[in-house]
Amino acid sequence: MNDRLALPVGTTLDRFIMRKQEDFPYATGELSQLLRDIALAAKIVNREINRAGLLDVTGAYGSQNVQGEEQQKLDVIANIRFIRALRNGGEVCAIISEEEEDIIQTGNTKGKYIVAMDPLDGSSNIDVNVSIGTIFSVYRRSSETGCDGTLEDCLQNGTRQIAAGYIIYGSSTMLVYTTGHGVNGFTYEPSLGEFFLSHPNIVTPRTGNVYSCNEGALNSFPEGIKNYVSYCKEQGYSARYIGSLVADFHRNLLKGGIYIYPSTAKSPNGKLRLMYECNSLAFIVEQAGGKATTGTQRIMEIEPTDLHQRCPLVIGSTEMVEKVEELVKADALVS
Ligand code: P6P
Repeated sequence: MNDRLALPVGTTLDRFIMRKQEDFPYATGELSQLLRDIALAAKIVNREINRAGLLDVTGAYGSQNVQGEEQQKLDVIANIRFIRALRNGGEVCAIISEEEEDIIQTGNTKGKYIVAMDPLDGSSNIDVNVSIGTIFSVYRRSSETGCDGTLEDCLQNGTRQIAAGYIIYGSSTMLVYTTGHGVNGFTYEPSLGEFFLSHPNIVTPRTGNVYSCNEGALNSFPEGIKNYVSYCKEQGYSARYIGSLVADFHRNLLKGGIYIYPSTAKSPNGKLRLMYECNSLAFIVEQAGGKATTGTQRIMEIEPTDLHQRCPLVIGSTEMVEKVEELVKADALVS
């Protein structure tokens, strides 16, 4: 038989999830179903992003989110789509979202899981066709099933994540996730409506020559971070800052590099949120062999006190993150 006439299409996300479920002898399939629910919402949001210019869903929605940021129409749409998919899937009892001030109760009181998500990060870039992304974390509820999810369920530190991932809506749409057993990337094939395994066992380079930060705010960076930016210039590194966290993170994950959003005059605690941006990407980068800290503390060990709390983020190739920590520590010793 001439196989070349019908090359295999590869491993679908569904088949991969089922195979990986076999790695969990006592898995009962709820997490697998949850991941499928996320993938379904991602396909729907992908379709709406790709048609944004044609459907009058670009631009501002005319309200602000809990962060006081102008909501884009697609922010609101993506938030609805992911909440609806997770509610209908039945596995999630409660959700925290960048777009919602309070915990969203799904009504699935028997659901074992909590999802923390940024439904559409970088959405101000939609109108100019820059890559954007969805970021999510999954936790096991700590409260008993049979009731709504509690604040305690939602405020767990990052080491208690059981899964995390992101979807990048770019030149191609990819889903990258971990369940604590490595990181795998899936590329969406719209003509088949399936995600296919395209980046198995992602390992991020231990070092790199790309740094991502908004140097427009450099003057208000902490001294140690300023010193690291100077170090990058001395080393001849390339500055790459898209203004879309998922896009910068994804490039650095695959090629090596570092993304830094420190405390600034405008954002004294940093701009990015712990529960559904920093923790999620920290879990992924650590599983891929990288590192994620505030510059002094491991991101995943921060004990959360607020659903939407912010923290400084230094994330990427281990040796680059450790250089930042070294310079931050040196500055602390002299100041
Ligand atoms: P600044 C987008 O709003 C975002 O949350 C990240 O995706 C991005 O990296 C960052 O903020 C950009 O922030 O202050 O540099 O414009």
